[in-house]
Amino acid sequence: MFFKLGELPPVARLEQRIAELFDIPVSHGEGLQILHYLPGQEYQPHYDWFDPGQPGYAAITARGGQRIASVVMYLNTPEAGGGTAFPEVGLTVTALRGSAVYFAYEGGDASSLHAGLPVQRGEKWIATKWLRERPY
Ligand SMILES: O=C(O)CCC(=O)C(=O)O
Repeated sequence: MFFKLGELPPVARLEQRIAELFDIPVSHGEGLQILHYLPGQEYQPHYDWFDPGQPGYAAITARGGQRIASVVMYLNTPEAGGGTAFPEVGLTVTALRGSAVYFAYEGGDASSLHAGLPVQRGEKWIATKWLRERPY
């Protein structure tokens, strides 16, 4: 599910903190997305930026322009599995409640390929923030 920008006070506080930390105005953010995974569920490797060669690119970037960065925030700690892998750089970030991973990819950086690894035990909750090059 998605929150609207500033929909609830905790969401607004989080958005303000992200803006200050990464020096990207709150207005450049898409609404916060909440994702829930059960055992066996995963997110296949993908890029968060939009491929300029794909039909629909102009429409999806008409508002706010291209995505330039993502913040994945771990809302709980899965019992096993559920990290975020960056196969191009050989990095896996452990999903730990209260921590987050920020990655920027201005210009469509191939090293930003990432995946939500399968949850092996327990469940996984994350909040993802996508940031655009212009107000969204
Ligand atoms: O579940 C994860 O660790 C990654 C989530 C993700 O790739 C995304 O929200 O774009």
